[in-house]
Amino acid sequence: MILRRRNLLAALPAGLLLSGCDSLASNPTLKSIVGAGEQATYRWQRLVGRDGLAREFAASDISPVFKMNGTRRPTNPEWQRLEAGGFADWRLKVGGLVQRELSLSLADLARLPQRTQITRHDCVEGWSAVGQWTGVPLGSILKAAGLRDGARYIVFLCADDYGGEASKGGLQSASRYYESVDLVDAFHPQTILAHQLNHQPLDAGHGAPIRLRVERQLGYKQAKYLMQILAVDSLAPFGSGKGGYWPDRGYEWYAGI
Ligand SMILES: Nc1nc2c(c(=O)[nH]1)N[C@H]1C(S)=C(S)[C@@H](COP(=O)(O)O)O[C@H]1N2
Ligand SMILES: [Mo]
Repeated sequence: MILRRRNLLAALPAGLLLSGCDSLASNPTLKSIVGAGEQATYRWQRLVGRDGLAREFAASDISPVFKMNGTRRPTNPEWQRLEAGGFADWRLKVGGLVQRELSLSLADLARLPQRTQITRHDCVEGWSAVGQWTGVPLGSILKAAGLRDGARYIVFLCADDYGGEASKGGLQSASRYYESVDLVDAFHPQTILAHQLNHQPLDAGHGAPIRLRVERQLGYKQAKYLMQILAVDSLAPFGSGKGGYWPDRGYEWYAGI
């Protein structure tokens, strides 16, 4: 149970904590998905900055235009039907290695404690934008679901599919956009399921109705159009097994900045 483990970690002397992180960074599953240089970054960030916060900015720093990138409007008929209904029928399914599966509406999410943060989004294509995001900390949703022993990653399945014919392959088709994080990032205080950008409900371009913000990593980790999140012990069953649509195509899984 994750809560117990986290409390335990908080109580441990620093030396033990380091060896805990060390074993995490050298575990075989992680080794199979991250390259050597990336593993060094991952280890470093996990050793020194487990709970370090990404920089937050002032309202005056917010970019006048927050560029859109990747999918601007999923062609998935199910997503389009949900959008036409103002996402009243949209549900975020939470499953996998959890004690209680959840199905959360936007109203359910609105009832949970919210966090607002002004952060800089960095895309590997060479642009950045500062925006204010409001949403529900992912950790509170995972606590409500209760992680089961063995859960190591959280996988985010999105509505958009790069393969065309969106409905054909289903949520786990090889061209479906998806992403994943480890449990340190999943429970990080700035990791939120955002439903607002700059005080407005997310528009289609920015990931309506909900997108992930995982602020210590690059733009492609910020999965838009969330449909389902899964707690898993392995990333192998998803896509080509590298933990994300872009990681499957050669980008680093741990895109620390
Ligand atoms: N579902 C989904 N999420 C996605 C993408 C995408 O194409 N589909 N593109 C990623 C990339 S590369 C970036 S830079 C950001 C862009 O987010 P924005 O359109 O809100 O600027 O979303 C990321 N998340
Ligand atoms: Mo990006």
